[in-house]
Amino acid sequence: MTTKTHLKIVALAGGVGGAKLADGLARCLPPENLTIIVNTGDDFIHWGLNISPDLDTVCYTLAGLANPETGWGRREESWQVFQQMERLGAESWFRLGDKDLATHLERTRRLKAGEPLSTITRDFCQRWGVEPLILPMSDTPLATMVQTVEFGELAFQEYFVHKQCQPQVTGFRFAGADSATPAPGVLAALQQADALIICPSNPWVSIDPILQILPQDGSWRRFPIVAVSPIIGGATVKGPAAKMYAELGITPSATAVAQHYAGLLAGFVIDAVDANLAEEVRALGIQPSIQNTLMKSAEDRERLAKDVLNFVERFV
Ligand code: FO1
Repeated sequence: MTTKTHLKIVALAGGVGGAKLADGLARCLPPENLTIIVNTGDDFIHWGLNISPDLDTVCYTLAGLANPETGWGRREESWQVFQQMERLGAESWFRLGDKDLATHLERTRRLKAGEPLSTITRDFCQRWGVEPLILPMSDTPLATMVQTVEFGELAFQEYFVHKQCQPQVTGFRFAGADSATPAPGVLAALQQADALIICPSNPWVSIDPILQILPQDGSWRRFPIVAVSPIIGGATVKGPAAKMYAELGITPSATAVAQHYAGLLAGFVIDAVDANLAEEVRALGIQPSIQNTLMKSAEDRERLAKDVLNFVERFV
């Protein structure tokens, strides 16, 4: 089956899993037909520099610059500065490689000079040869806070990297959600979209922050929405989504993710190992599609993107 490439697609993405499907979509669609809106709830300041982990993960992945082992940071990276910073007693729980550091240095300089994150990202993408439009969800801060049993409320990277997702999660808060607004281009992209794809990112901490920033009256939802499950066989390929579901008292499964997005979705893509959950998804009023959702290679990303786009066409 071929893909109707005239569809205008907006994708919502967080970290590594989201970046992989976004890359697959970029391989299938003409660049002018794809806009990727990326979570910035993980952004923070480290060594005095503005770090945008999910934005960089998506940009590096589409540019072919991402580290294939970690999914985040740069390929063929060196760690000279990090080693010297460690020697000087700087905080070393968050690792910044030399090539990656250039991104943070230049982004911080331009933010300090008054340029918005969305403009800087667009310029970086042009320089890296990334053609689809990649937009941070907002130019204004919205910080994902993770509420935990052991430490109370933690800033996202404190929870995720410093404490290695070990604390028990009780909830989330999006600090600044009342005043943060969508970045320029976000609402325009949604207005022109034929469909929205929610990439296989963590629903709680990667996609919910983006949904928080969009108009809460739902006026932006004038097209079919299809999500891809980040949970396969009750577990996540990467990251703490399944652990979070369990700690919040919800059995982690593709059905739990469909429930999370219930009311939003026309269709939901689950993995072949979860084929037995298709009826549960259908019972939520959401059409299921069973696919091979594991993305180990560039070919896997492209194949899944094609399958998702073919599924999306049913609703357009
Ligand atoms: N994740 C880690 O687990 N350890 C790190 O030291 C680390 C450094 C890092 C540097 C730049 C960057 O863009 C991402 C980095 N990440 C690191 C990943 C990142 O913090 C998380 O994967 C995301 O925030 C969750 O989507």
